[in-house]
Amino acid sequence: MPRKSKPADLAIFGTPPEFPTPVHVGRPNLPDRERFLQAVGAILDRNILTNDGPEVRTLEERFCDLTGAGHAVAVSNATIGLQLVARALGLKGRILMPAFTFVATAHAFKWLGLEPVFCDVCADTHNLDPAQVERHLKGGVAAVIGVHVWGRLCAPIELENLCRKHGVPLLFDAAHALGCEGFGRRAGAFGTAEVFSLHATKICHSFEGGMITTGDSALASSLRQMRNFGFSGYDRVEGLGINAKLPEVSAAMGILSLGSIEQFRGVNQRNGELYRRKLGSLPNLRFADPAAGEHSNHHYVVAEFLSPWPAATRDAVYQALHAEGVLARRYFHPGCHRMEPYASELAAAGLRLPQTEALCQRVLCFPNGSAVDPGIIERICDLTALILAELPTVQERLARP
Ligand code: T4K
Repeated sequence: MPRKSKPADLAIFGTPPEFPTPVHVGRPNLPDRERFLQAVGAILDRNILTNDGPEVRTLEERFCDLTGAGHAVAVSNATIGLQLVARALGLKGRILMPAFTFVATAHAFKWLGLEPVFCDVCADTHNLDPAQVERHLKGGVAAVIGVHVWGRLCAPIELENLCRKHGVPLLFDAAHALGCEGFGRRAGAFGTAEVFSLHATKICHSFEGGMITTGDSALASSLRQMRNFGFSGYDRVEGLGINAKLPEVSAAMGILSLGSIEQFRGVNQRNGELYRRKLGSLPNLRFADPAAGEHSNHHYVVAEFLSPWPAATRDAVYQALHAEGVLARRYFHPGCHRMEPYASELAAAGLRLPQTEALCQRVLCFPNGSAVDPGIIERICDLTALILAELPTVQERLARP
């Protein structure tokens, strides 16, 4: 198909989409298929399919090696991982967290009857603003949940100091941050505990899955009991537990996936550099770069629209790209505080989070990972540049039914 070069070529004007098979933001990174099938064969031969089997233990050891954490506890997903930590620490009441995150962060705590308190973020890091965290700590919260958004470490040293001073636990939602490093430590080795996601769309995955890391051995052992109904042995239940176990076949995928992390990181970085080379010089577009001194997994390619009307521009690009089969995502629009049940509950209080709201209006995530190659990225960038160059025409077309 010849390259689209003028407004009339765009799919919003009725032409065929550039990508008849949609290109997603986060298609799963797959490790070597043969090795995975061999691992499945070995699991079937052993006939140990779940309940803290050898694959889960190996995955946990590999996580400790990768993150430098003292203990790693595998769970069925990050959302329940956050819940287990909250239960194990006996958290009650108000829990401070950003609203600029995937809604799972808030839902995990709300589901337990805790009260998410949303704190604004910094415009440059997209992460919790430590100055505002301190104000909330003075007002009384039971715990702080930092989120390493896009894999950027969430002010870990400042937050550790603040939480120590105020005597509250510090947890990190590290769903995005596997393989990220900074401040002399690796993600997984900060705070009271950190929770990683091994969901299919993450840099490494176990189909579904999660991992809690902590340096606290007592916490690790209560998490192990809690993920298995509270059992500490046959017929012996020590307390309230649930089923949060990771199956062996998932752990096997996780082990292979973790073994390929450097390969996945390299592909992500190459892709990110290409997006920046092709689009970075546009006056109204800026890419969120990893923080200086941090080693990123480069898993998210995050563009910010900086024109005088960022939301209108971003949304026009988003819609026109979707029509072309490029399923860019507006993470984390409109912000957790604008989603239910939080929106209704907070309506009376009139909560305003200016930086969060501005980011929700201007961020767009582009497809990344092993499923996109330089040829695909070139085409996505050419489309984006064309849409931006012809913005008034594009917006006028999108405004019509
Ligand atoms: N905390 C944070 C900060 C998180 O970002 C997340 C999850 C969590 C906590 C919770 O972790 P888990 O409890 O899940 O372990 C996706 C992911 O589903 C979600 O896990 C992730 N964050 C979030 C940022 O992105 P959606 O709803 O935007 O996209 P989804 O799952 O529809 O997948 C994206 C695209 O990838 C799809 O359009 C199609 C493609 N895809 C997806 C899957 C699952 C595939 O090609 N194959 C697949 O198997 O949430």
